[in-house]
Amino acid sequence: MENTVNTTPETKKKRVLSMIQPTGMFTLGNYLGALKNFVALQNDYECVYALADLHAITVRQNPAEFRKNTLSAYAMMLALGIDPEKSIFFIQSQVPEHAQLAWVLSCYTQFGELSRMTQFKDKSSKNADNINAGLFTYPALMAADILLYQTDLVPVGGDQKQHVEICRDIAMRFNNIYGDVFTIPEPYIPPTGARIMSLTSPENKMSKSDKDPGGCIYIMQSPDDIMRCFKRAVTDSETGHCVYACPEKLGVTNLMQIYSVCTGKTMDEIEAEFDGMGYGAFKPAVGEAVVETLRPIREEAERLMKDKAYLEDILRDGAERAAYAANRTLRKVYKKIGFVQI
Ligand code: ATP
Ligand code: LTN
Repeated sequence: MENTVNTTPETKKKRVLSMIQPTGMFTLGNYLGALKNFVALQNDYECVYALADLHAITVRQNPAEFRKNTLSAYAMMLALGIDPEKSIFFIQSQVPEHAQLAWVLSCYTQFGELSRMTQFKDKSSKNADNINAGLFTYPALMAADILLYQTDLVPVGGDQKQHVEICRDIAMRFNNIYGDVFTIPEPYIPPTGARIMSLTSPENKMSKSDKDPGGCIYIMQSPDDIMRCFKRAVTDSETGHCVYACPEKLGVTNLMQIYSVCTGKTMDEIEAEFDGMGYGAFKPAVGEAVVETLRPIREEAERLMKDKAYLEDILRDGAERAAYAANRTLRKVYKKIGFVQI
């Protein structure tokens, strides 16, 4: 397969890179808020996507579960439309250049700036018994992910913006010393990225690590389970009236937003559709829309997971194409620094 990254003369498209950690099963929130956008970007940009398994071990993982989650996350991303012909799609640990450049960049990153990262403060307070060095130097690895591919744009949720900022600082610092080695990336926060809330506590984000099984919908969940969760979704004590963006109706607003993203209908259309019908009719309708949105993805992911030979081919090809591009940047960095070249 042709290598599209680092072949600048005829490719004018900007480069987009993003990664997601394969911890746990992907949720409806991950899909509507991030992964759906990854797919759309493939039409206009040269995209590099990966599963950030090296980042994931900053928190302890069960080996068997971790391996299974990583492979099913890979299959799921293929199933939902990441196209390995259009984009470079791989698993981070299979491309050693990430760890190699991360070490170099950690020597150009200051203790003080790492100490200011809000994610480090959050995660170390949540994992007080395992505040490891990887959790602290996490941003240097993320900077390596981005800079290896001469990335222009990094689609991330708001929580990761600070990591893209520090990556820019590291890249500028390096370029100031050695000349133009790295492209300076920009964070790309999608303008209308849907933020999906928990179905049982709509004031909290729907999240893979949510302990409440009813609050979270997973891409691979069965239609019956999905319907059950939506039928039990928290609304409010009124007899039922769909009104968008009402502060007392967080649950209803969330359901309307989910219905809107799944069906393409506007909030006005949804209000009109369910006018006078009550939540008893609305909640299962949202459930049906979600089931139909996720059905083809789940079926395709299940099919891919059974086709081990195909998955391995795509994995190997993705890692080779990524390594080819990454190695060009790493060689340049090693040369600039003064490492002996053979
Ligand atoms: P964890 O529970 O481990 O923090 P998470 O499910 O919150 O995981 P992340 O791995 O932090 O998800 O995020 C992956 C991507 O999915 C990010 O781009 C993030 O913005 C997006 N995302 C996660 N949850 C939601 C959500 N509920 N709504 C919209 N986007 C989301
Ligand atoms: N830290 C990110 C995942 C991530 C990433 C990246 C995102 C790792 N490397 C490079 C964008 C670019 C997260 O936890 N969501």
